[in-house]
Amino acid sequence: MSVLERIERPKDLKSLSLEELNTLAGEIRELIIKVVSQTGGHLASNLGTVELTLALHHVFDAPRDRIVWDVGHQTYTHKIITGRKDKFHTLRQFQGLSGFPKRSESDYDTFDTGHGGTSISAALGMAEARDHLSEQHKVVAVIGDGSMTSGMAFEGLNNAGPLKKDFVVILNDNEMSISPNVGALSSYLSRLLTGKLSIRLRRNTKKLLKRLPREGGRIQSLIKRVEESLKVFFTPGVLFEELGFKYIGPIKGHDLNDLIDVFRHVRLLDCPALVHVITKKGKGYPFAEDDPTTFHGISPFDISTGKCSNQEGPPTYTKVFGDTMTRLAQEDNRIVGITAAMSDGTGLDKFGEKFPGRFYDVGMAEQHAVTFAAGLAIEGFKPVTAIYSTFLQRAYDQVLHDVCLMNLPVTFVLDRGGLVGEDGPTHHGTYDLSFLRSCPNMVIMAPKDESELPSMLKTALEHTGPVTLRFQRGRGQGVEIKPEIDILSIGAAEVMREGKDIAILAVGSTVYPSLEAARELEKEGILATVVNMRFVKPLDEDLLRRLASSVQKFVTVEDNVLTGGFGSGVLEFFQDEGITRVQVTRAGLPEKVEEQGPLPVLRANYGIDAQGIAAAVRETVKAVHRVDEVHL
Ligand SMILES: Cc1ncc(C[n+]2csc(CCOP(=O)(O)OP(=O)(O)O)c2C)c(N)n1
Repeated sequence: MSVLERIERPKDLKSLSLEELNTLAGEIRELIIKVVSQTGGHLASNLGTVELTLALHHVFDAPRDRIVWDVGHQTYTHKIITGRKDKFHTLRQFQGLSGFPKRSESDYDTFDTGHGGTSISAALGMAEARDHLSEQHKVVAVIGDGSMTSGMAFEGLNNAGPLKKDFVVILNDNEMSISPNVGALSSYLSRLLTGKLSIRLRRNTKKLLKRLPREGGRIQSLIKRVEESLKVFFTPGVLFEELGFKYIGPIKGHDLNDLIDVFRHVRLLDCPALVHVITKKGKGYPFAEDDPTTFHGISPFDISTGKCSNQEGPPTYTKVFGDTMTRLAQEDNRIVGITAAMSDGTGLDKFGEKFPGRFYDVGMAEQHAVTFAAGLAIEGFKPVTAIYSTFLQRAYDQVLHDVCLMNLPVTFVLDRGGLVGEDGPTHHGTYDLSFLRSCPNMVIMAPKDESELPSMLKTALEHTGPVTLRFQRGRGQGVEIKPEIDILSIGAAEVMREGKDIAILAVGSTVYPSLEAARELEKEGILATVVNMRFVKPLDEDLLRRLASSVQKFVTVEDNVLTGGFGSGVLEFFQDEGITRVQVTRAGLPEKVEEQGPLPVLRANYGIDAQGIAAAVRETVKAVHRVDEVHL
């Protein structure tokens, strides 16, 4: 019987010997590699936290003690040893285990996550609540060095010190975000790791100070001041100490003996403590150790070669954006690119290689990225801020207050707009059309395919105010991308097909399925107009007026929540214009998309694929017949 077979809950770890724990770590690694090779997932981060997780659960007493994971993409070991081993093969599948902590899934999951930088704030809140309730348990936040670059993490640390709460922050430092980590904090952590330079400097300076005469008030106080500032520079972790944390580390993150020993001591403390743990991303799987960026979030792959299965097909929207960005930047040196720790994911990596002086990876700091772009725009640059739709939520006020109110020409490129698939509810980019529609001056566009994307990017860069360019995850439609890039007329839609019975108004990823639906409906005698709206804001009002004079029935389709989205915009327009005789059905998503899974499955589930759109059209056509009967 393997050690893993004997483990159901963390209490089963407590009686294991060190040797058995090490064997267990190996077995868990094997299981993670096997399952992720079939389901896809966050392989490298999880391989890096096997021992850390085992040691935490060995020493702390979850779920009584609260373990709060930052981002939560590193919780596979945690899931396996907290009662979910048997379901682990359903990871990220439709109706399977989530790839992130989920309170509805387990009592051991203390906080739903997916976005980074939340753990310290959430854990501090839990520690405060514990004290109010006179309870005794421990609270532990686990945060990576990449996530530590987010503004929220600093805000949490800043608040925690003076509160003097009994709580622990584990800093899981692998010197990587998705790509190598960036910024001053990252350099500081690296200096703590090497430590050698500071030890030598301190020794030499102390020698020098000893040689100076000690008498005389002024020289004495000068020496004291110098000694104090040296302490500030050279005490390990002084940055955290100055913020009110007891700093412990750096410690080796794959040595279970060390980890357990340190955590046992830390458990006895009753003040804010930060334990600096050094881990290796991808640990134990050579392909992931060598290329942790590719194996950060990976689709299914072959274990023996490390190669992904499905690499054929049209270019991804991400690639088309990256290529166009590089091309347009060649012609205009005011174009700059900004990413918040996602240079590969957003496709800005190639641009960064070609124009290193005009490329900024600001760390996991979306709020800063947006206001930084505003500053550049004010001085005449044309910033392109490429952020996944879901992560732009973090920077709503910066978009509204720092860009839109001043009508600054910042282009927001939102990859992963709409449903994203296996990453699930925390990652679906299904709110952007709603939250951006209300921002003053904002133009919002969405390409129907990869050939329209370059024109939209060029149009955005020519525009003198803020623009959002939002596109779906994955590969294009396989259409030809024209060599020349046209500029579009802002707010002008494209009528793709004309029919007298009903008009389907579609946006972005829903345009092609709407065309397919129209072809099916034609066989049944229902003739539909299909419009590629291109712009969610401003809407093509002339076209809507014209259509409303010839058809009575409309179906709007969007890969976005219905609340306040594109369809709402159409309804508002008809209402405000006094065009009340039209009937509008809105196809789109509920406010909370609970599900994860393959995109086609999710789109079918929520009725925004061709079949779902056709069904919405049939219903709408039928409903009008009933209304007509009532009138008769
Ligand atoms: C607010 C936010 N921005 C961007 C991301 C995308 N993202 C997921 S993991 C990650 C890097 C995390 O690095 P780190 O915390 O060091 O964890 P590691 O994977 O290295 O263990 C990023 C940028 C996110 N999850 N949340």
